[in-house]
Amino acid sequence: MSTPTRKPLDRHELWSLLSEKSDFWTEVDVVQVTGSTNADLAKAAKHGAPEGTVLIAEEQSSGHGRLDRRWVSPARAGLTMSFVLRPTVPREQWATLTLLTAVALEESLRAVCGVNAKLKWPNDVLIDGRKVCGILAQVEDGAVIVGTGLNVSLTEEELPVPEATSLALAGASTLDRETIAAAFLSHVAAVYTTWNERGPASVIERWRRNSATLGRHVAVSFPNGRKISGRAVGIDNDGCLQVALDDGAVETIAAGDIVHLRPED
Ligand code: BT5
Repeated sequence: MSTPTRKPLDRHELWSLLSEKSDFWTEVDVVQVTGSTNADLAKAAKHGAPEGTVLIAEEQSSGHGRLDRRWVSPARAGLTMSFVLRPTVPREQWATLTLLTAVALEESLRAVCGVNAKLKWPNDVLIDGRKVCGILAQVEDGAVIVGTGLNVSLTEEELPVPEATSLALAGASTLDRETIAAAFLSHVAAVYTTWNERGPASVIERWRRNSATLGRHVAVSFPNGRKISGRAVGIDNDGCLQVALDDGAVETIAAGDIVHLRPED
């Protein structure tokens, strides 16, 4: 497949689409290139950047995932963005913001692009089992910076890893980045406002309904190198995954990487 022509993101169009739907966002900046939008907003949050600040980069030179992994995407081929939230709920609940973002993205993609995505614990959005978006939430001085890398028009040859996909490859009904970003940001704002007022229960329920992980056999790798495997049987209201081990014990996992071992059974 030849490389598609990619028009630059039109900030004014995005802002006008977004303002029709939501008054939550305070500022949306688009830059041509930066190291990492998460790193930029982490710095800005330290200096008091308000809730609702959004930064979108057409290209990142050192985009990152969790545990120093890389996030790689060609210029203008995706939506590479971060935003600042300043939640007022107890800090123990902040971990569920990753799940909230995944839920909001899945629901927006279904509505706007007509694709069925599924959620892989803790931070991936998948289409047909392949990763279309990764989410990275980090806490910085009382704020949470949430970053999303969404693959929009990447061709098969451009995918950085074979387990990736893009909205184009999944046959999305639109690849218009202004439309997708405005729908996603306005929906995140609505879901977040309810979450901040009433807690994470409704987000967790929506995550459960669209989960690719629950019911599956999974291999779990912990940040300290420990590994277990078992069946993902539930998710609690703190966003922790519950895995039933072969001996019947259920382990509750707050952080780790999982691999789906075989199809739902
Ligand atoms: C993530 O980490 O999936 C979180 C990615 C967050 C990226 C956004 S972009 C805007 C903001 N600014 C940043 O610097 N970061 C955020 P993790 O679960 O650790 O997954 C990382 C792994 O995903 C890599 O090791 C690759 O295997 C894979 N990967 C890298 N680029 C990808 C892509 N474009 N599509 C799908 N998979 C990718």
